[in-house]
Amino acid sequence: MENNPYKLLIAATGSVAALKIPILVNNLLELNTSETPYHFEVRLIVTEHAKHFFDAAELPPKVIMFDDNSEWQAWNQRGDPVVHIELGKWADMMVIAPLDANTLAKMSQGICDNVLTCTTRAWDLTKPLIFCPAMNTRMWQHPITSKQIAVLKEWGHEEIPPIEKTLICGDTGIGAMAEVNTIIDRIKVVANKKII
Ligand code: PCO
Repeated sequence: MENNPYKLLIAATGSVAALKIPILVNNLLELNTSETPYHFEVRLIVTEHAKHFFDAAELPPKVIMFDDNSEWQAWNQRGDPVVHIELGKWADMMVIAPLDANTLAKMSQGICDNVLTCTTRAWDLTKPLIFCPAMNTRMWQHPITSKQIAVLKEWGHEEIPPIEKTLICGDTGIGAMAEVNTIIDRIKVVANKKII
C-alpha cells in the first residue's frame, strides 16, 4: 500500500481556522495502519497569511510544506519544476481547509497570484477538490459568498459547509470551519471511491 499511496494535497488560507492544520494533517496520517485500504501521503500548500496561525514544527516530518517562496526558489531556468503544476499533477485530491473569503473570491474569478491559487487555477477538474469555507458570519451572510461558492460547485468542486459557533472574535453564527472529523470522514469516502 505504501508503494501506491493516495496523494492528498491539503491547502490552507489565511483564516484563523488554519490553526487546525497540524491536527488535521496529524490525524490523517494516523489513519495509515495496515487495516485501512488507503495509505495517505500528504503535502501542504499555504498562503503567506495561513502561516500566521500555526507552527510548522507541529507538522509530521514527512509532510512537505509549499509556500510562495518554494515556488520561486524552485524555478530558475527552463526545465526547472513549476511547483503549482507539479503539485496538481502529483495530487489525487485537493482539500482547502480553511478557504477564507479572500481566496474564495479569487478562485471564483480565476485570479492566481500565489502558489495556492495557481494550483487551483491549473486544477484538473476530473480530480476531486473539496473546500471548507471559514470566515466571520457577517462575511458569510454577504450575498457575494453564495454566488462565489456556486461558481466553484459548477466546476465540480465540493463544499463542506461552515458551522455555527462562537467565533474567535466573539461573534456567534455560521462561519466556523467544519469540524476536523467531518472533513476527514469526507476525505475517506472520496478516497475510497478511487481505491475500490
Ligand atoms: C474570525 N473568523 C472566524 C472563522 C473561523 N473560525 C473557526 C473556529 C476555530 C475555533 O473553533 C478557529 C476553528 O472559530 O473556524 O473565527 C472572526 S472575525
